[in-house]
Amino acid sequence: MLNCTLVGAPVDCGSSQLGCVMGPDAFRTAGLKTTIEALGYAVHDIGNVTVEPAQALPHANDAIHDLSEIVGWATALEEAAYNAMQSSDLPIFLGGDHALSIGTVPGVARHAAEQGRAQFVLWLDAHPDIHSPMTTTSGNLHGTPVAYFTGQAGFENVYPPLQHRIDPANVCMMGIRSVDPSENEHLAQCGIDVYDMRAIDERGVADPLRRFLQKVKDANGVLHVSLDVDFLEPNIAPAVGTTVPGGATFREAHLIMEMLCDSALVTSLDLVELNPFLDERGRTATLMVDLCASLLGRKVLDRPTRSF
Ligand code: HAR
Ligand code: MN
Ligand code: MN
Ligand code: MN
Repeated sequence: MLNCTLVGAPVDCGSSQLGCVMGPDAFRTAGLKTTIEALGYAVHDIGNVTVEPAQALPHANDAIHDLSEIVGWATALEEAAYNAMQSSDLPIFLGGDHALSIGTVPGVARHAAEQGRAQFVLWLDAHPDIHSPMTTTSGNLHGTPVAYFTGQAGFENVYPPLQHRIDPANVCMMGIRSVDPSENEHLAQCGIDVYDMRAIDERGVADPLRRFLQKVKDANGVLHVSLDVDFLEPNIAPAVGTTVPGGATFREAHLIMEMLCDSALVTSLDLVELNPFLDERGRTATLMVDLCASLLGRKVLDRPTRSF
């Protein structure tokens, strides 16, 4: 029996709106554990990671807030993610805002490096989150994880030294539709595969995803998926502080999860930016749990899917 570990990461200081602190409990309330158990996994919920009170850190950009708290989370979550990878087939990190990936991605990458496997990342988000501490104008550090874990300059003496960098060529982004000017500049030259909503409108999700999964497979890689609630169309997923119109539909999102399931390449997952304070009768939390179920094996038909 495969086992799955739930790791609560109630980070909320990476954004400017309160509420993500309740995310892990909303996922629990929406029945994440029993849903995954019903698919035949042994599920262990280790509860929420906690952090030591941080001491203030100096930084050059006055817009930045809560840096020391984020550094505390990054350190604690790197360790928690690495440990969960050692004891589990599939850790799921329950956010919390997207700043949690500053810790979880390096943590899973440490485990992959020890196994001699290349770590890949699928970033499902309206935003590329590729600011450095010098380029962010909002100062919200949930806008920085991708720049950090791909080894972009500007994090020296700001975030913990990066031990296991993710090669930008191993990162694929889908759903992107809100990009700041400095992020655009960086994306143009860093080598990340970006499928913005225009690309998805023209090509659908299946073809780009199939290409990326083939790349992971060819490299004998392992895949971390980072699913931001705002990847989804706000009409179906209102519980997020940074809604952007024109997101992935219910059908596109489920298809991605089903294809990821068939690939058997996913070894870890972030569920981020759920703000239960903004939800409507739990519908966003429930949708996220349903997407998880598709990723972990829930099928419509009880027979192998035909591929075309
Ligand atoms: N790019 C904007 C900023 O840096 C918005 C970032 C919003 N990030 C998230 N995560 N919601 O994707 O402030
Ligand atoms: Mn392992
Ligand atoms: Mn994000
Ligand atoms: Mn986002």
